[in-house]
Amino acid sequence: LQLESDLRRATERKEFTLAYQPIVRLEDGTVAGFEALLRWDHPRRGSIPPSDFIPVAESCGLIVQLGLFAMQRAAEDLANWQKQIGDAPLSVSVNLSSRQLIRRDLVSDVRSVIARANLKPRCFRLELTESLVMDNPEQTNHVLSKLKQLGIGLSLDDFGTGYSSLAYLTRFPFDTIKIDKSFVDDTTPKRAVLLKSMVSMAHELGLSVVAEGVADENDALELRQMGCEYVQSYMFGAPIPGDQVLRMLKEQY
Ligand code: G
Ligand code: G
Ligand code: MN
Ligand code: NA
Repeated sequence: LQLESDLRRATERKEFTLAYQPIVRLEDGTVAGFEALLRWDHPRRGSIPPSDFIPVAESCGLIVQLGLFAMQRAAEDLANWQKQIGDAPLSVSVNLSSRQLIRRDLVSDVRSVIARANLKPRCFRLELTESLVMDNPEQTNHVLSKLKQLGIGLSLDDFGTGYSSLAYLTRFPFDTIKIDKSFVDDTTPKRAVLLKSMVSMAHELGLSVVAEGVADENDALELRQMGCEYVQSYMFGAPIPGDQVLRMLKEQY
């Protein structure tokens, strides 16, 4: 497979797009924002999922370019949607890779992405996985503090999968945790205990909570009773192309 050269060509041919998955308020079902997810629309092979190309892009370094594209496009798209529905309180989240985090220009890149889109910093979020953070805690914390100073939001993704404590992670300037789908899917009796503890500890530490992969009404009700603010799952909205987002938002605003 010549995936790496394919990736480079695809970048030049602008075959990458973003899909947007809604992040929904459990309280009333309204959309609070979107997670931007890269898609590769291959002319012959069709839509190639990120799991097939992100690892390659990371190992060959192309993720830096792709990641910058994702931030720029997501910021522009959100600014346009907000313009058309009157400055609604919406945010857009973009995933960050370790390759981007170790680059000196990340903070200035993010600053100019927000400025060029004329977006309020608090409407722009970055998601970092727990394992990425734990890879190099000091360096990560240094960069995250600078990003936080820009006024953007920071979400801790895949929370609970990385063998670290939430107390430890509050040394980092995250404002939100995203509880990994595996906890929501758990069928053992420990499930409710774990979810409840994660939500209440997050709240006591001043963090908001997104539950991922909520698949039925009972789960949603249970999480809502625990005080979990947000959900992101197929049941509440699959990732959709950017040109369908406005239609969705216009039903709400
Ligand atoms: O959409 P899908 O469920 O296939 O996404 C799989 C994974 O790909 C996500 O969990 C996410 O972490 C990763 N991913 C999607 N878009 C991006 C991106 O722009 N940058 C990085 N680094 N990862 C992404
Ligand atoms: O970055 P992160 O890994 O959190 O990205 C979210 C991933 O989870 C995306 O790849 C998205 O397509 C996927 N996802 C979102 N909602 C659901 C869901 O309800 N079920 C499953 N199996 N996957 C989901
Ligand atoms: Mn994510
Ligand atoms: Na996740």
